[in-house]
Amino acid sequence: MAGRLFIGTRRYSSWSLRGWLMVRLAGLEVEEIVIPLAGGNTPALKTISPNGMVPYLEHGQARVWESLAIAEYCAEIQPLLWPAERLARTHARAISAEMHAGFTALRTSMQMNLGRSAPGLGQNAGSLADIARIEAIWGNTQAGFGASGPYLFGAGFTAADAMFAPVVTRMLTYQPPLGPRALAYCAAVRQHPLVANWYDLAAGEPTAWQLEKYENSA
Ligand SMILES: N[C@@H](CCC(=O)N[C@@H](CS)C(=O)NCC(=O)O)C(=O)O
Repeated sequence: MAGRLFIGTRRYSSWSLRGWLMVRLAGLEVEEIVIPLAGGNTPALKTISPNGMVPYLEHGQARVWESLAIAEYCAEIQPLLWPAERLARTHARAISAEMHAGFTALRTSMQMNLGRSAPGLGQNAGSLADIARIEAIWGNTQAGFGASGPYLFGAGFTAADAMFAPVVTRMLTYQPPLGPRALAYCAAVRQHPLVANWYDLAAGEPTAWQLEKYENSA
């Protein structure tokens, strides 16, 4: 089935990374169209997706915006995107929804930038509280459902891991204090072939797409 996936600048677009991971995990054969982001209100997006944002998936007759809706669409095609066991699957949906809805302080203080190394930057009461909650989510999930590791629900990289993958990139860029278990999880996600592929593609983007406000924010 033919389709198109619209995404933003890979270096910066955390939601695009989530949508792209879902689509790739489900094995959809779609043309990928990268729109250079303007840092908000990108004019080109206004005429592309219903909400003026990426990611946006067209697949056959389906039109899907919002990363969590893309996750559910992809999981209907590849059910392994969610854990097979009902309680684990419920937990995966709950933590994915929490990620989708929250962690604003972290997202604004530590913006995704795959080409930047800025240890210590962005730490404030709000971002550190978000990080503490995220570390608790990761720890509780792995303790309850992920004994076979290295991902949240064990050996398989699920939609929940995809939802948290951009958070992992922030941990790697800004290096806030984290315990050994969270650090191991971050390393595992970074090494996943799809995440590694996204980093490589981001590194190949034109430097003209880089935005001052994301490169040099203090
Ligand atoms: N709730 C949306 C958020 C999508 C979103 O905020 N995408 C950003 C890029 S990461 C965007 O398109 N921003 C518009 C712009 O930069 O012009 C989702 O889950 O997909």
